Amino acid sequence: MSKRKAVLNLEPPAALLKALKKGRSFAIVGHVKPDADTLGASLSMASLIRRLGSGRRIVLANANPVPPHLRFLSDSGKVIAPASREQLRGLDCAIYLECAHPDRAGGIAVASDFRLTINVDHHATGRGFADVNWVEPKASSNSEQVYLLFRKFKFTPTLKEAAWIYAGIVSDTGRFQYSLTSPLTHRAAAELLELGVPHTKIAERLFTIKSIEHLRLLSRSLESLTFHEGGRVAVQRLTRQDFLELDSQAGHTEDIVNYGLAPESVEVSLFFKEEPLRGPGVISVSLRSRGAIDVAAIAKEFGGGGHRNAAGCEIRNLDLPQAQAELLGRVSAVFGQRSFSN
Ligand SMILES: [Mn+2]
Repeated sequence: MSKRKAVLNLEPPAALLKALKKGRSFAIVGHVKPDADTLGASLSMASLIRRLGSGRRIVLANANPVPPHLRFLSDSGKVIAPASREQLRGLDCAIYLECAHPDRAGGIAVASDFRLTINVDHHATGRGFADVNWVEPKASSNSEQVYLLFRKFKFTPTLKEAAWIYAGIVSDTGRFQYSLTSPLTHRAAAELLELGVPHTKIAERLFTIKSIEHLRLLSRSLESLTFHEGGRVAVQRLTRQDFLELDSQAGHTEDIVNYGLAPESVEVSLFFKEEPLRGPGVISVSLRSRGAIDVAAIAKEFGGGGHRNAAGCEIRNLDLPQAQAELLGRVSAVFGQRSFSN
């Protein structure tokens, strides 16, 4: 008999359903530097709340602007981005979407400003910091969690809602390839396709179309590629100087780290970026791994977080070579522990 994978059944907690039904006004905030999942989940969550009762105030907000390549998402212009703390004052309830800590929202939603806080997250490093928490590390994406809420309330998504949710799922699963892609994820995607989601258009927007600026940054970053630990670790970087020379403001650099995983020998890929718009001394690090190496645990040691195979952190008060040495040191230590325990 063939072995079937246990059916994944992710249940939103009753307290969450109640809070969404009863609340009178909501701030919906995603994490800084919003991606397709955070935006897809924010927009569809707002729509869900609207369906649960009219006359309620809902403010969608993010600390950073919606990046140009995600502005194709319907109503993304309705997200106040960049928003300030003042713009969310007077709202009863804050819903944090995929924020391991309220600070991940970039300081725009301070928990004490609200009567009730809700935290919906799918990261293993997520924590129950809010009054109502649904942290589900088995969910492929935050948008999949919102899809489950639609299902729980027996709402059929409209085409617009379906497209938001689909964009979040397909982007956070890396087109259904990452480890958290489950039978449930595919069933959700199948239902969204049945509803008519323009999946080729969404895929083209998310994965194919890149700006010339992005290609130049990618090219520059690939030139910096070095390998360590006998080819098991790939390191890339973009410096402040690179951004200056390429006349790039912030640049969309999200997927550059994935190229480091291309050689078969590589188990960990690191990408260091001297943040061009964040003042000196802020280095953001993206980490990817294949197999058992838990890069979320490494990122967590530096105040970041994420998933086993995809994580990120920010390093301050170190220059780029120091930051690189620190991170590489931690990765080497993890390799050392593994060979010791084998
Ligand atoms: Mn996500």
